[in-house]
Amino acid sequence: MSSATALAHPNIALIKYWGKRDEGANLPAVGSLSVTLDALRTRTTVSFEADLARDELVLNGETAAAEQTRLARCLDALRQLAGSREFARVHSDNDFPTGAGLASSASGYAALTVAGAMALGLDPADARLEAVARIGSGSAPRSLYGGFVLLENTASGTRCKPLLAPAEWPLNVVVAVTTEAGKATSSRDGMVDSERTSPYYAPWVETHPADLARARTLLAARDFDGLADLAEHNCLKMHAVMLTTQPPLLYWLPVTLACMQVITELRRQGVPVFYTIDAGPQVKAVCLPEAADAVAEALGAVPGVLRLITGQLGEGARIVDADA
Ligand code: 2P0
Repeated sequence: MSSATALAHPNIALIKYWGKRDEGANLPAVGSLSVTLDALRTRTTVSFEADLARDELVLNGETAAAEQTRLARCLDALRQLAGSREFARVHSDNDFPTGAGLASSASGYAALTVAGAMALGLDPADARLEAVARIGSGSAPRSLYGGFVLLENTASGTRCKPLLAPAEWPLNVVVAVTTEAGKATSSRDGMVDSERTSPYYAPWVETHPADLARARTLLAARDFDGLADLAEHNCLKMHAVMLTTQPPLLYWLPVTLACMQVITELRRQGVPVFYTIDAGPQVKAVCLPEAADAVAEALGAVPGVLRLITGQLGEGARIVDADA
């Protein structure tokens, strides 16, 4: 038996991924730019065992049959790289709500990929692992790296570029948790529906490269106000596509909108903060460190906010234990 344990953090995109150019290979239609969060964590142990008849996953203490196909495809890709035929037992735990718009699939598949690679004797820093993680989740390759991470489309696949380490532009993120429940429509299904049915899907894809290019310029200049305007605009464009999908993807709750309005008012008063929202009702407020207390106080007072998770930018996925 050979086994390894990895930690990974979720990431949130400031310039979002929504839509696929190849569903089978899980290739995104657009690039994306994310920040890795240190306050949320997935811990995953992968053990390859000669006597297993199939891969097995226990997620947050329960057998997760729904993930079986994606899990096995990811592990197949690792086995192919390593020339192995053994199946794996996987134990994965999140210290935050799973499948609720907090990017648990990104941290989950990043941790699985790194732990599985290490257990099979592969280099956990091998760039080929990006493609393995992407099989599990299109946003997972970004969680292999820390700080600000660009995911670019290439001719045949995707490639990640870490742009800034956490210390190079220290930002804080305050997550307003508005529900602990999982979402009704997965991102994977929702994206495919959007491409088929939203009249705003084509303009979303067409205008996306300009947003990504501008974000890189703003990042290089550490232009917080510029990034705030752009990230909110890109987020709202994605939600416009979601809302106009048939059937509609309305991921927001009333409390989501209340948080957005509170953040908009804070920024109008000069507090350096902006919001971003993914495929779920949670609100992520990104701010300069000096604003974190004021942002937490304001969001904590919004009726319907269950709790806040406050943190900084985090590191990439990493091995914490190995027994090969
Ligand atoms: C993102 N999201 O860029 C966007 C914004 C959600 C909204 O990437 O189908 O779980 O497994 O590749 O990565 C969530 O989608 O989707 C996501 P699949 P994934 O963070």
